[in-house]
Amino acid sequence: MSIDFKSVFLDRAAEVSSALDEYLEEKDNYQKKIYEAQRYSLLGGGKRLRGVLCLTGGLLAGGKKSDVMPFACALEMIHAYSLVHDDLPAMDNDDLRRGKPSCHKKYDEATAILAGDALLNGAFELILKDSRVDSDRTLAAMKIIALASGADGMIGGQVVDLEYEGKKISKEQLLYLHSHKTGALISAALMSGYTAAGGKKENEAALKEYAEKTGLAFQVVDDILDVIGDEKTLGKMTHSDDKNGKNTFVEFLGLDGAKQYAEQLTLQAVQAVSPLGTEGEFLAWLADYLLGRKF
Ligand code: GRG
Repeated sequence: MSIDFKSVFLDRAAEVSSALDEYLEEKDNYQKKIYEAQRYSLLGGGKRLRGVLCLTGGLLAGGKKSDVMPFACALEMIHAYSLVHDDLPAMDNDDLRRGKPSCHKKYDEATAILAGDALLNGAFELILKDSRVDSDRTLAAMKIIALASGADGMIGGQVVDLEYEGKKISKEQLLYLHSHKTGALISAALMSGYTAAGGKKENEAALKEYAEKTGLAFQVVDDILDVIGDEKTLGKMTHSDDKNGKNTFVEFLGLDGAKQYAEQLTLQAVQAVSPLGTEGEFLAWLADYLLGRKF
């Protein structure tokens, strides 16, 4: 009997959402606004892709979902912070996120900056407070997440993205930009879950290959959706790349070229994980699902 992987994905995503709701409580204190703004941006929207990848990494390593849930939630908090800051007028200046006004539109810029900061810090607080795996594994997984989020990871990609707005870049620079801005955290999601649950070294290369190719394909699809996607379905503004003079795969390869490139990357991702049993099959399904996504 074939497995309904879509339900598996949605169930795992819902588990991450409900854990996030529990971890980041509402507070009734002097600084309650910052908890409200964090909850606004973190809950009630988002595919939970990074959280699901982290849980899947844990399962692939032979662990339980509950063992790696703090890491999965931390990744979603870092991702949410990056979106809050990315939407600010100083960066991409987007008014809509996950179908709602962006954090700085709902509150104000100072609150959005602080909410993003609090989400980033909170991610590491959460791991330090709640990790259920031993300290060696906790540190190893934390290191993966910290490096992927920092100046040589996601922030590095964002810097290149902003610096080259409206300027021509090479294909090499484009790949650097996107593999860091988007790919690094996606890869860290899978690898941190795998590491936290004590995964064997022998599967790491295949998982890294999968994560790298899927992360890039995800960005290529994001570029395509910015051009041909529907604002309501996406829950964010379209044609924002063009407006901001962004370097995108669509601009480099054309719409058809970008679609072919995303298909090619997805195929490579699928091939990398096909020998890895049922969770490998789930990852292969997920890569295909992300290729066909409309949101
Ligand atoms: C501000 C340090 C800093 C970094 C920002 C992630 C990012 C870097 C910017 C977001 C800009 C963007 C639209 C990137 C394209 C890929 C991407 C990360 C899309 C959003 O991720 P989804 O589709 O979002 O997984 P949901 O809402 O489903 O969680």
